[in-house]
Amino acid sequence: MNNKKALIFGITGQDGSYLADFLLGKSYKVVGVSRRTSTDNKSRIQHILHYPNFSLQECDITDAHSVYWTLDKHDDATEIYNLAAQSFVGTSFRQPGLTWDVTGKGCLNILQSIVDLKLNARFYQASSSEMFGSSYSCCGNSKWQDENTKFLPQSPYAIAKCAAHYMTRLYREAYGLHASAGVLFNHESARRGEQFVTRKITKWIGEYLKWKNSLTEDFDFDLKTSNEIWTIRKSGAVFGPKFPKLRLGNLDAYRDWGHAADFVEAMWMMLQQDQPDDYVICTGETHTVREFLDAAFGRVGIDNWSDLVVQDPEFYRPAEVDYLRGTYAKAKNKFGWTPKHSFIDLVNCMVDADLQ
Ligand code: NAP
Ligand code: G4F
Repeated sequence: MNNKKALIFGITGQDGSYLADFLLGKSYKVVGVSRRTSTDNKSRIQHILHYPNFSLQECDITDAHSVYWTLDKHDDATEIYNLAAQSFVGTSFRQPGLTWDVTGKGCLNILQSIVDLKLNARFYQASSSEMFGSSYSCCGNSKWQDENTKFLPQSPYAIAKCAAHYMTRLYREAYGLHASAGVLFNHESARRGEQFVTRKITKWIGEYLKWKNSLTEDFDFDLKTSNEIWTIRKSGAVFGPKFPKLRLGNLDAYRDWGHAADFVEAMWMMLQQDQPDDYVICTGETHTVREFLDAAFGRVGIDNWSDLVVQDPEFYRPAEVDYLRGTYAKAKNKFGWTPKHSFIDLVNCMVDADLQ
């Protein structure tokens, strides 16, 4: 019988749902903290809502009172995970103030409540490789980011994450909190939000193939128009049903993509260490968005996707992070963490899930 109790801010998100699965599997009591929304946002945690060890607590992380009351009510929590954020970089350029309040100040609200309530709980902050921005360490032709690489954030999201990251370090040093930050590189899954590039691609592939397979008549495909995939009836030159092309932005950015299920285990491992610290969590491999497209379309037997994809200025960002590739040596040496899923495993499982 485990008497550990975890509070997860951001329970309805991708990572919150995987972390809850993981901790429930270790017999933790889990309290999922979620904000009030006018429509249901619990699809990722539907399968655990009825578990006896799982409960939900309403709280908005931007409201310091709400955070304080939540922590006071659950003052027996042994671990607190802050995964709540406005986590979409593109939106942070259009809603920088909101991003600051949620992604930056939200973390401060939790840390200050832990101090005010004199809680003993261990704290995890979801920091991000976006904080590195356009900065990397290098040696010869090799480029990477690790715990010693400086931050040069390129978005309001990344700047808010830097503030929360530094706040976590400060509260650890100033108040002696057991507060750790995981600097996580991109991690994805079938539960990934549909705006992020990986899921946007795999979801489109699933819908496109469903549409194609639903065509009952005999069609020729004419892929030459710029925005849509048109069908032409073989019986004559009459246009049939059409399907919108996949619209993307910059295809040349490099990302170090891992699987969310591996990464939540690293969050937990950080909090099991005697001393709090900050760790980079990643796969050590980097791929361009183009390579993700190759692998995802390759999974369904499409070798040439160029006629199916349109590059649209709408999806470019005012500032871009061109290159991310991490090194997880510190986490591996300290507590033996390594990623279990390869890049190709990740792509295949996302495509397969969206084909369902
Ligand atoms: P996600 O799917 O976008 O989930 C974010 C969560 O934050 C959702 O549960 C969301 O609730 C919640 N939230 C947003 N605003 C809130 C507010 N005002 N009050 C309370 N909760 C609020 O993100 P994720 O991919 O799981 O990532 C988890 C964390 O890791 C985030 O902090 C993200 O920035 C960080 N991170 C992610 C990655 C990655 O590649 N996934 C990499 C590095 C760091 P709703 O469902 O109500 O919107
Ligand atoms: O999937 P993305 O939106 O993820 P991004 O910006 O790297 O941020 C994610 O990872 C961070 C960790 O490094 C997290 F902190 C953050 O919360 C989030 O989870 O974009 C990946 C790349 C970018 O270079 C973007 O410009 O894909 C490029 N891209 C090209 N076309 C696109 C698109 N991104 C999106 N979302 N949509 C497009 O159409």
